Amino acid sequence: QEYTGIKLKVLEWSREAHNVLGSLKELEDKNIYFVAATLRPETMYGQTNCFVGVNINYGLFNINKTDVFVCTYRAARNMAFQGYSIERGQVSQIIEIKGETLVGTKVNAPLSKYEQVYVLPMENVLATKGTGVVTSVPSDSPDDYATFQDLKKKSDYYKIDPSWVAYDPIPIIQTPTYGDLAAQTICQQKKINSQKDQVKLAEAKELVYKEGFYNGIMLVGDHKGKPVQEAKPLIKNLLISAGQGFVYNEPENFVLSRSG
Ligand code: ZZB
Repeated sequence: QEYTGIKLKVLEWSREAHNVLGSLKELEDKNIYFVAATLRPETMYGQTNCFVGVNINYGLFNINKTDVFVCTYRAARNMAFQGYSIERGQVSQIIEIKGETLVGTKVNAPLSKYEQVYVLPMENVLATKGTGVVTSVPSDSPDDYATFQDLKKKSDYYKIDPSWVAYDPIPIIQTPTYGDLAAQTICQQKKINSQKDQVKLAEAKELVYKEGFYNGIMLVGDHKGKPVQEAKPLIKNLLISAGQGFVYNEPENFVLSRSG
């Protein structure tokens, strides 16, 4: 599976993360990024936040002399074999940190209309897929839309500040069937009430994914007016040449190669 790795720069740690990381010498003068794996680089204009799993263990990893990535150890190891590490195949971990500690961190999401967005909790983040960090596009991803609504409705329960979810979905792709906020439309049509509606969400994702890919037209950005199919590789290249993205491969047999 070929993903685009998206670099979301840390602007300010959450209070809890600051308590753990604030005094680390290894982080002085470093550029620190949450790294999300996406199949939909053309949707980066619509990022409103970034998701982590509260019970997932993340690490801070040295990638080169200046950059530190936040992702799972598994992803860092994978990256180390793809040219993203100081020494090929060698992971250099600075510290391990729990997802819940990272919630509330302020980051910059490349191409998003919002200059600062927050790291928020999602129940369905898989530690075994991508980087364990998921960038969120509620306009075009039903999972992201449903989770973001949960957080808005129950901010106390999820232990987040309401200001962290004071963002509206951004119309970025026009589709004939679901309009310009496809994920919101389909969640309303299917009466998806929460991120726990897993079966309905899987159906919704499939439908919205196909509609966006085959019939979507970009409403924003350098490739405004172009079909999604055409814009996708162009926007991927734009992110890569700006140093805000990179190619990240996930071999299907990664688990086997790790234990073997
Ligand atoms: C931004 C985005 C915008 C995404 C969208 C989707 C959509 P797939 O097809 O199942 O492989 N993702 C990445 N890593 C994880 C993880 N560890 N746990 C849970 N979800 C993860 O799905 C790939 C997508 O799953 C990725 O692309 C990412 O969300 C999420 F408008 O990134 B995507 C209709 C989908 N729309």
